[in-house]
Amino acid sequence: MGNPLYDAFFAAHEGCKTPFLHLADGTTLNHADFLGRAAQYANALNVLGLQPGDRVAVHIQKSSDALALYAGCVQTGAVFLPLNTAYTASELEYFIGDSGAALFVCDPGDVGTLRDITASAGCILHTLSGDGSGSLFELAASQPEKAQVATRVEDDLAALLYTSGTTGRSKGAMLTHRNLLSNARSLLECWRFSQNDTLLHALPIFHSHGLFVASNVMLLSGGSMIFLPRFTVEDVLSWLPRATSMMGVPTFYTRLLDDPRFTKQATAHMRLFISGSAPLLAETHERFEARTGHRILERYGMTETSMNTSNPYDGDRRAGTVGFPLPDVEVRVCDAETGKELTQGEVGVLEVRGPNVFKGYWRMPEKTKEELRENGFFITGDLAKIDGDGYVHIVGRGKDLIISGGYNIYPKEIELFLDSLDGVLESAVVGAPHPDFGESVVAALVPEAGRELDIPAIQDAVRTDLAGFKQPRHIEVLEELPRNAMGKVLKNQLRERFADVFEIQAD
Ligand code: MCA
Ligand code: AMP
Repeated sequence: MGNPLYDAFFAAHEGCKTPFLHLADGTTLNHADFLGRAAQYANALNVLGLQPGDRVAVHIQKSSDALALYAGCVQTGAVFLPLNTAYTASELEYFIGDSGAALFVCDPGDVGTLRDITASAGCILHTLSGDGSGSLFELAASQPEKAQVATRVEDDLAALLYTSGTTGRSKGAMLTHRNLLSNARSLLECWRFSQNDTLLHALPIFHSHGLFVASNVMLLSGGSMIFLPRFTVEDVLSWLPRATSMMGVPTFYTRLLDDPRFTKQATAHMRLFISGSAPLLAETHERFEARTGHRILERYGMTETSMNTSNPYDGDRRAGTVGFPLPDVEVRVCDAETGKELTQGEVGVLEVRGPNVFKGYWRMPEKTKEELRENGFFITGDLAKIDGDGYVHIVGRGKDLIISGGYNIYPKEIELFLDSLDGVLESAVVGAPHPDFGESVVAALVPEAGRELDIPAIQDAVRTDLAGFKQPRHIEVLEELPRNAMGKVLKNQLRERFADVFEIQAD
């Protein structure tokens, strides 16, 4: 009997009156009160008839209640399925259908758009707003602050996180109690989090970074979080004096460095700054140290695996590397064609194995087989090498992927959408260097013979159907796409052609 995640993250803090969440409105929720709130959500899920293993899809603003709903799912054995708040109705329709979610929770303002979609999928619809209102909030508020804890084993699913793919179809990564708990334990140990820590949390909680790397580690540590609804330089600077540590994507750190108030003095009390989700430029690493005296600790992970490697807490945090494998995580570099392990220093595809590696893709056994070897190694699709000192370097991507401000964008998904628009014969989407987001999206469009493309109409269609971060920020019409003799689009040529578009446009 037991529930691995509930026991480690929640039961461990029963009756504990120490602070857990410092909220933007200046109030603080202690651990015991948060547990009470979580139990109310667990009871609400039971009232709605949810069973262990049922998926609870959420498309809601970040708030203490959103986190309590996650905790309530863990308590009842429901599978938590968070969705990027930027997703449009047509994007959400896919996730609702594919996951077979039993309950969909959205912002009260989105009910009009989502009612039909959820109804035709046979999914219950409830609402929860970022400021504490909505039908699920009300249902939970009427429930007792104690709830049964569903028995779960380590191999049971705790969360389903969708991640896009090279085919353009998103895949649900099935994450178990073992996956999440083992990773939180490793990170806590490697990064020395304790109940004395206050983490400045400005990340979204619909991705692995903000939910599992940040929130799970703090739930395990018994420390507290400054839980900001979103990242702004102003809020981070004003809360920084109360924090001991911060996690972020590189864009957080470049934006902070652009503000002269972010100084050695402002950060002198900080214990740790961690970066991930996208490559941190060596230049940012160096500027950060020169300005603050702190060396950012860079780590590397994926939705399917949570975290795999980290630079050391003690010892050299090397710019341009993602450090060493975490405890119990094995990494190897293999030849992309043969799958044969390469020798030290050679560049190949990084594969990882360990208790952190997911169980497979939801209802996609073929995809799972392609990427998860029978011996347990997961093929990340990242190109890497391991140097003589054992540091892992991510040197590129074997997969066609753009990372913009820490969000992953698979060009295929956008190309399929653009190809379907009136007058478009074909399209190619690439990432171009962007001063704020690291990379951003560029689309090359080829019109059908004799047609002229209506770019404003295309931009309107893009805005209606694609989440903001996926929308091309630069569109160019070409007579034809560059191709090799085999007919394959030469994306490298397009990347070269568009290399400067955002540098020039940046103001
Ligand atoms: C917002 N916009 C973006 C992005 N974010 N465009 C490109 N890339 C982005 N990342 C667009 C919006 O659509 C909008 O466009 C305009 O920018 C302003 O929106 P706003 O919400 O105000 O943006 P922001 O506050 O400036 O957001 C930038 C951000 C945010 C703070 C960097 O994107 C962010 O919090 N990123 C973190 C992502 C993250 O948590 N990734 C972890 C994935 P318009 O004006 O046209 O409407 S997990 C992962 O990768 C693995 C496991 C790992 O290793 O961690
Ligand atoms: P996601 O699928 O959203 O979980 O994103 C995972 C991908 O982000 C990885 O496969 C890498 O390509 C990239 N990534 C995450 N952390 C880093 C890092 N520190 N350096 C380079 N790439 C990273």
